[in-house]
Amino acid sequence: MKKNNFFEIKPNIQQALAEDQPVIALESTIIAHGMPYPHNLETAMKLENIARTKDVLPATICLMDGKIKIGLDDSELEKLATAKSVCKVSLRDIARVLMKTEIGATTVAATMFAAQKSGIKVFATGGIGGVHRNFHKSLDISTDLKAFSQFPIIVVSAGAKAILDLPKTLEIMETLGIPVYGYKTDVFPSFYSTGSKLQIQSIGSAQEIGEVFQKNLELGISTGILVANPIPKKYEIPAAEIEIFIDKALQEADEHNISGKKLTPFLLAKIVELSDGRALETNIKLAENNVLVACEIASSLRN
Ligand code: PSU
Ligand code: MN
Repeated sequence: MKKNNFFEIKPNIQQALAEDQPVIALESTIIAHGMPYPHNLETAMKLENIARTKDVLPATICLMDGKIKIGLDDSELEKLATAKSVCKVSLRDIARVLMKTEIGATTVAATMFAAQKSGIKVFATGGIGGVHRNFHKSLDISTDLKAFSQFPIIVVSAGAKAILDLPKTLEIMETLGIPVYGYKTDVFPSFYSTGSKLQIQSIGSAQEIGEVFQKNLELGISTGILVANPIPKKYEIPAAEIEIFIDKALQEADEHNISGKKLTPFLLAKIVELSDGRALETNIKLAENNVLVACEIASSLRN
């Protein structure tokens, strides 16, 4: 485990990492910018508790007090979930937000960076960022993809967010040499829905994912691995239904000239509003399901 002055790793997490006990990372953008209060705080706590019931230590990661915090106590989680102004921190924002001692919520990219620096190998999120739609007009591609090409972390996600251009997202992941595995499926899930028209490589067990990861490290291939884990069918919003809300949300973003880092939070909130909260329920369920799979992988990595 590497450590320096920028990191504050909670003692129980430090100990677990030193003893090779399973730990999973959790991101904080989903808390600060992905869900409204109090659902964000409830979800953050629920995700941590799910991990604990599986004998895995959760390490929610954020920037606070000029430190990259690995593991938050209840009061820090509450601060993150209720603070008026929280900066959305991707890779390029880390240094500045630390210097300003602002509260920063880490995206998938920044969480992968922090996890790797602190020795955590598995990370559960909702949906990763990717290539936004209307690529020919905006050239908006999430730093998450760059982070995958750089940091050897296993990320469990319900595919990429449905608000994105999923075929282009998968294409660029192929270009960057990032392994994408469907967890017990050969169909790329589309966040709110189990399916899409996109085929991916299926992988049958948590153990096998761990073995591929280990093999990559032995080979000196240090990309992250995306484990695409579909939401359980009973909780999904079928693509035809959610697509109507996504289109409407994209149209409103365009009308209000919303772009860059503000776009994802705007779209997610709009879709929750348009679906009368159903999209929020779905987002919570898929995140819970991702934590369960991440715990299985983290536990299997010990052997
Ligand atoms: N998935 C969710 N809610 C979120 C996000 C993902 O269910 O809020 C966040 C993640 O933190 C992801 C980020 O890394 O959106 C992508 O933002 P951008 O496109 O600006 O890189
Ligand atoms: Mn984006």
